[in-house]
Amino acid sequence: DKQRSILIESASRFPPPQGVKISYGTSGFRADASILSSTVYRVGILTALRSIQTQSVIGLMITASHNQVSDNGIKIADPSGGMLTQDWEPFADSIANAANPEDLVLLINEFIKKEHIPIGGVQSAEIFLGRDTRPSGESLLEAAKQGISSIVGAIATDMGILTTPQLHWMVRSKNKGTKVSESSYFEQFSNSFRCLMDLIPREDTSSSKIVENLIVDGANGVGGEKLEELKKLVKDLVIEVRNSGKEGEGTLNERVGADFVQKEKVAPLGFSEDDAGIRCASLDGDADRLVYFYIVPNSNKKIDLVDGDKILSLFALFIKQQLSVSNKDHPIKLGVVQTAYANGASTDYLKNLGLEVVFTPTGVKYLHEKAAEYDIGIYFEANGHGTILFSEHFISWLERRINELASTSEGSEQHKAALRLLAISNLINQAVGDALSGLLLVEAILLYNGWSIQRWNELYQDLPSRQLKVKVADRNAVTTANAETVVVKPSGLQEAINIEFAKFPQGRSFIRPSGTEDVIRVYAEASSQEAADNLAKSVAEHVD
Ligand code: NG1
Ligand code: ZN
Repeated sequence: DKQRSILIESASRFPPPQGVKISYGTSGFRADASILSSTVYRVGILTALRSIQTQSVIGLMITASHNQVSDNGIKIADPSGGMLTQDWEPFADSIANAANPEDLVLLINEFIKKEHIPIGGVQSAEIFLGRDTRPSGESLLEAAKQGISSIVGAIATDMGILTTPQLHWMVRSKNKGTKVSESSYFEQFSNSFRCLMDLIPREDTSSSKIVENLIVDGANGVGGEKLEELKKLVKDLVIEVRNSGKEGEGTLNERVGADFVQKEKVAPLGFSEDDAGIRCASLDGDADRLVYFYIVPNSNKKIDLVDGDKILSLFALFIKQQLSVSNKDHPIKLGVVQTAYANGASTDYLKNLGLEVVFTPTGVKYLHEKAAEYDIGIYFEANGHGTILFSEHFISWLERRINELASTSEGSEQHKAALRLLAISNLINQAVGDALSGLLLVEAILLYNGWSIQRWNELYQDLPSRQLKVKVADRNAVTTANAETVVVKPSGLQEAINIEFAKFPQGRSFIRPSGTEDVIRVYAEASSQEAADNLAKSVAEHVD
């Protein structure tokens, strides 16, 4: 039939690379950009099918996040704005690796049957496309368009150069029936920020003086550029953007960006001793991660890192306070989601606040899913990817509560606390972790508390930790259980790790195969930096 011949013809223009197996990892496909066009083309087909099946807009983002500039990748946004449903990942894997057009069409037809996708009817499909600033993005975008248009009735709408969270937000908003331009994104977040600022207690306005300028490292990527736009609308903050990716500023993710700062614990390029003590933040290459830091004076640009765990703690503490003021009797389920990479001190801190803390494997798809089980679910990876989810049920309760308080005690602390919670739900990007939206919420809470970054950092003291990666022939030879804290295969390895960390006070270590790189990651934590380094090293030797 017609559909078949279109597919066979277009697929033959995108032959897969020889001798490489491509796999859908922690958050989509990622590889050297030169081998990705067939994968992107095929994912284009997948998004068209997903859009037909869900009768909603789907997002396709071309980015490799914090990876080096020569890499690229694909992330897919489902109708809710979250990541592609895990049920479809095996299909993504299998079509990405189909050897020729005939095999590809066979796999597609089987899947269409299995999922009862009403293809070839009157159904239409729409896919929003976005890409980061990588030079390979333009031609890969073309491959995506070809994949999409090879499914009859599907159209691609190019949203241009965007951060990953902007595209996810657009998908979510479109499917909710609201405006989706880039300017509506900036408006929503800047307006909600102003709204939260207006709810800072009057007598405390002097506290705003404590919070001095903010310097942001844009990783020489798309986030820096977008922050320049956003900051024009946010009058209460003075933000200086460095590494914004302008000509001559440096290379994407090269000794800059949230991943570099978090893993190396030194200041990114473009920062100097002159900046010591100042509040700084760093975004990653597609602006879905955010960490803060400050340079320690006279330390050769060493930093004190204020990571995702601490952002999570700041958010959790603030929300818990506002909840307890706004409401005394209605039970609200507030939950916190972390991974094994969360610093042990953060978990202790959160539990001591009386919060429910749960763990999932690495990867936002798992954390997000778990957080959605609560009225308010806060999740963060230590690397700075996270957000806050508010259930619809909770939001409608909150709106009723606000109306009630407006008539009985307008302007009371209770009323204001409820309004603050509502403002947070609009200020945080609930589709996915968003460095720009997260940054505004951090800034608002620091202003509210009158806190410096140093004061914030003192919420608890991180246990020293070390991360290493070990190159192996086959990373999938390692399998894990219990949110990746226990090695199942190869047998005997977990026992060896247990023996190692038992040697160190407060020792903890785990290993797992990376979902984005061809390595085994090693994490270790102990009571001193030297001990954490040694523990990581000896565990890594067992992996080799
Ligand atoms: P992998 O390569 O699976 O460890 C990394 C991060 C994840 C997540 C993904 C997606 C660490 C240890 N891992 O995954 O948390 O952010 O990239 O970008 O930071
Ligand atoms: Zn990213």
